[in-house]
Amino acid sequence: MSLEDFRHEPDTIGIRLDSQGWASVDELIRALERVARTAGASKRLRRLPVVTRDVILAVVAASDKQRFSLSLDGKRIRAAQGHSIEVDLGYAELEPPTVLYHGTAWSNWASISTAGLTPQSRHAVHLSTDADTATRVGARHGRPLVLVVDAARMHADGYTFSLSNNGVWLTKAVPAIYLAQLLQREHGSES
Ligand code: HQG
Repeated sequence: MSLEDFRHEPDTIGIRLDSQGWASVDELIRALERVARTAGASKRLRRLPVVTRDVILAVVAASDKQRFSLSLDGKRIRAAQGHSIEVDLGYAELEPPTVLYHGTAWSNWASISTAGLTPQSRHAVHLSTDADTATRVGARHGRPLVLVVDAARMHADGYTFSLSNNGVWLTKAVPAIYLAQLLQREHGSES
């Protein structure tokens, strides 16, 4: 269990997210302490330093992807995107850039080339504005394959997009006709 897991399984540490995905920082601190100090806690959890507000703020600030947002009054925290539970993050619909990128593994291509991109266990398909980010995302799953999404044509055809606080473009699904493989030389990949 890490701080980022609370967007997937908040119940496992006994906290509830509101309908917009917010958790109380104080409640989160209490819940993490409770879980870390129980008899059955994993070694990793037992080694957790005492969780204070400063620790939470440091995690938020250090997140490579600015994965978390704090409410303006600093009392609530939520993940910017990537939930697997039902939340309404309230991001406005926006016109996307002409082209967006999605990183996946080559092993998914046979399925994606017919079914298109679907959200799997998340709320939305995640898209990046640059191929390097997509390559990193894809490499989490295997040998990376970067797909180019014809976002301008999707938008013209009535598909909607939104942009998370941390710069991830989100859309419900991408039918295969809007997808093309990025030629590797275009983004300098050696693999
Ligand atoms: C694939 C991380 C077969 C999809 C990252 C992906 C990202 C299909 C996998 C964020 C498919 C789902 C999201 C189809 C989609 N057939 N495979 N029809 N449609 N897929 O992890 O985009 O660290 O749920 O290509 O940085 O990899 O969590 O999504 O390979 O922004 O904040 O199914 O997760 O951010 O995998 O990653 P994921 P993702 P966080």
